[in-house]
Amino acid sequence: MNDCLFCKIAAGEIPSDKVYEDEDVLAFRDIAPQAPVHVLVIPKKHVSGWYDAQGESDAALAKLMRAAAAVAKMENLVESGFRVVSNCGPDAQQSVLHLHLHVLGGRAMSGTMV
Ligand code: DGP
Repeated sequence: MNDCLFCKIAAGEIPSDKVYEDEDVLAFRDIAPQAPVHVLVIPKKHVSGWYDAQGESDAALAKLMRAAAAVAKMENLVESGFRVVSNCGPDAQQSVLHLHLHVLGGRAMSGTMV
């Protein structure tokens, strides 16, 4: 049995506020937004993180990044700017072990990295 939260969201077993969806990728609003726009972009297929993602095709990974850019466009962030963040592992405080990109925007970010 798959107990992954984001797999359940991708399967529609747990509701989410969807922003974008295609056959491979889902984007939905973060439950605890850190910015006026905070959208999570995930592969529908379970991939635990960036190391696990080495087993994925270049096309699948590119699709994830293209979806993040598409979300930024849909959320009107292209002119103002946006940040794409992906936490991997304990030191990065990854809390959901299903690969995801955070698309953040709608306010000026502080700092450049951490
Ligand atoms: P990270 O800490 O990088 O693994 O990010 C996980 C994000 O997932 C965090 O910003 C909060 C969000 N999150 C956790 N549970 C849920 C949920 O049930 N629904 C939604 N939409 N987001 C969730």
